[in-house]
Amino acid sequence: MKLYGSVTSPYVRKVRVTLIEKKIDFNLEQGYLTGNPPMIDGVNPLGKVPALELDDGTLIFDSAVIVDYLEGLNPVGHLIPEDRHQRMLVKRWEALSDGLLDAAVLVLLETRRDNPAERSQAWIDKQQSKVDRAMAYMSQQLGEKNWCQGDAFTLADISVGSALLWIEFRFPNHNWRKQYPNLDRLVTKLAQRKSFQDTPPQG
Ligand SMILES: N[C@@H](CCC(=O)N[C@@H](CS)C(=O)NCC(=O)O)C(=O)O
Repeated sequence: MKLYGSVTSPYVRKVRVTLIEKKIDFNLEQGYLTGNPPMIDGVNPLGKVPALELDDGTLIFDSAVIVDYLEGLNPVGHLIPEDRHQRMLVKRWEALSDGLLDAAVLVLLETRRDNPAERSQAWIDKQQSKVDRAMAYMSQQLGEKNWCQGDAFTLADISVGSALLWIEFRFPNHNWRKQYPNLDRLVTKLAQRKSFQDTPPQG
């Protein structure tokens, strides 16, 4: 299978970590976000990565749909519980992490506007408050537990790790590790896994 992606995207990282944890072979197709229009537009109508192309040509997007599909492919490294309630809670962690990223990406884009006069501080503050509330919620939900959900490593941990390590990559002055020592403890542990070590954000 082909994964259209980039080595900077945290949503792509979530999928790459999942593929590695589940020992599924894939080819990472990079460079599709460049060009005018970007080449990814010809692959994914939404013009976003990640997009996964199966060997029969089926295209899957977005990252939450991709990882759900991958989980069903084999029983290796079980990442999403079968129990409906537990499954919902893991997927909620994923939605929280992806939502935190969506808001953080908007902050980044707004602060990088070519013309600073077009920049809206009110918009940045609104998005930043979502990031801050999401992180506080993560920390409160994690508490003193070893893993985000249940007593094992799941997609919830992959999602949180991919999101917070991207925040560290793009916002090096953010002090979430000091502010939330329990998130620091979790992410430090996750960063030691081969799947995370093999997928550092670059660029
Ligand atoms: N909800 C999507 C978000 C994917 C996304 O926003 N990807 C970014 C890269 S980090 C992208 O492709 N941006 C290009 C664009 O929006 O034009 C997912 O989880 O797959």
